[in-house]
Amino acid sequence: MNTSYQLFIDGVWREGSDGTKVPVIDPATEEAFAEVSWGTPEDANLALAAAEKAFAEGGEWSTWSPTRRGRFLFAVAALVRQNIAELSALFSREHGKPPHQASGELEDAARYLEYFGGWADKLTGMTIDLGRGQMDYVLREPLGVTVHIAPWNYPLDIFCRSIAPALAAGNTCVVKPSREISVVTLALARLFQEAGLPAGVLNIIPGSGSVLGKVLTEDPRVRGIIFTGSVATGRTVLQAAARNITPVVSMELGGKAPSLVFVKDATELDGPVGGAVGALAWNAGQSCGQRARWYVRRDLYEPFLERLAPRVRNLKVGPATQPGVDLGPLVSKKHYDNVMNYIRIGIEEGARLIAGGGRPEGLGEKGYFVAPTVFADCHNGMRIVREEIFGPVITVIPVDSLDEAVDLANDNMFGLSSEIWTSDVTTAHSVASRLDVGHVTINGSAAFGFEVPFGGVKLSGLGREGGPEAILAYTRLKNVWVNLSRK
Ligand code: TXE
Repeated sequence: MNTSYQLFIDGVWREGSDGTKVPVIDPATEEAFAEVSWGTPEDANLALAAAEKAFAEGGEWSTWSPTRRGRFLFAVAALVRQNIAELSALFSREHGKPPHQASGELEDAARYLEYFGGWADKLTGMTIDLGRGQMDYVLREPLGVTVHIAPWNYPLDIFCRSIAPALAAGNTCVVKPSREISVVTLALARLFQEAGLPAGVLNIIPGSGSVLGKVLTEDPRVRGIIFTGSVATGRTVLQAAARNITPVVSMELGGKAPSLVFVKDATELDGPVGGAVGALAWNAGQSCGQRARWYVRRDLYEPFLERLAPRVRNLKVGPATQPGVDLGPLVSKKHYDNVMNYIRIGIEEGARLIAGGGRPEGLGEKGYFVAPTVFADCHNGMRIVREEIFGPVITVIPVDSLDEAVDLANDNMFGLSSEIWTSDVTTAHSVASRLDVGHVTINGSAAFGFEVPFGGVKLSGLGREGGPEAILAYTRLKNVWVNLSRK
């Protein structure tokens, strides 16, 4: 065990109040390479008190102009880029992501800081004409103390996409990273300190989700909750928020994205096949927007599978330290067991295995590696089609018409992301309007970013992150009426 990471509360690095430390496991070797202090309810209370004090009028943070807050976020983004090699090595070790994906996520984190840094001095209120003798104006104010509960799949991207708008708008933050991935978040927080953030504005406490989550989401000092995670925990967080009617700024709860393949003929299958390969390889499929259900027009169905199978078998699975790895291990033993269980379910449900189906060969018994797996001949009644697997597993389903594909795509509890492959412009836009989701891509999967609103409908959650609407959600409106006729 060579490195020990601590909590970051009120500008100070410290042990948890009861001294508990937990090992940080490398998912490729299953060995501990560091340890991290575990926060207690007492620590959570300290963090909330620090954030409240930092937000209060008269504190240093309240003297920072919006321009200064924006410049600060740009300065942190620059530090992220300066330290990208070191951070991405740590990130790969803790998470298992291959280096190009780890550094790509750090670049995304930097872009969120810049995008919302640019917004800091562009937030405005308004005046409303109520007639002579009176004046009415609307102030746009920060919410106050915001609590950010982050997941493990894109921990840095999701960390920055919510704390950047929160800080840009003048809020203070208490962040609880996921129990699986926390040390890279703490390493990133050092850069905020290095750039000169006042004490208490950003506090980070790793620890048990159920223990800390309860304290953080039920506390009346909290004026905004940002959550990304499972539907079950999302429900618990909403119930906790109900206690003090705390605004839930956004809640992203996963997905089961459909991809509709309606290209002209088999000569146009390169794009969708590449998209399906990416759905398996990128982040080892541990993405809420993963294209997990492929509805392929029947005449394209076998050609699609024939082209897909060899490309999937060619994907290189291994530890992030090996050059040329396309997908690393899954994040934890618990998640590995869960994904392996879904693969068993798929086989029992009678789906046809086209590639993968278990542990990849040649990697021994250590490490949470799963071979990229494609199930064909699936239907919407199967659990592997209905439920979020969140791993390198996709399902393929033949369809006879566009109407059938749209109906089947919408027949799911989630409604986050989706896509359509077609060269017919009318088909593309009419399908986009009929899909019951928050996000559609046409002829490509990767197109969403910092500048656009991202979020879901149905059980995928509420609110949007990214884009101008996101930062507005980190503010509240105060209306002021003035009597101008009073002598
Ligand atoms: O989620 P949890 P897990 C989905 C994905 C995955 C499944 C389970 O399908 O396989 O959820 O993942 C904190 N009050 N997604 O177990 O438990 C927890 O510590 C407040 C999709 O990681 O929901 C962590 O920080 N917080 C998703 C965060 O909630 C609590 C990304 C998420 O953990 C809490 C992640 C409580 N009572 C998982 N209990 C996406 N939208 O992409 C736990 N937490």
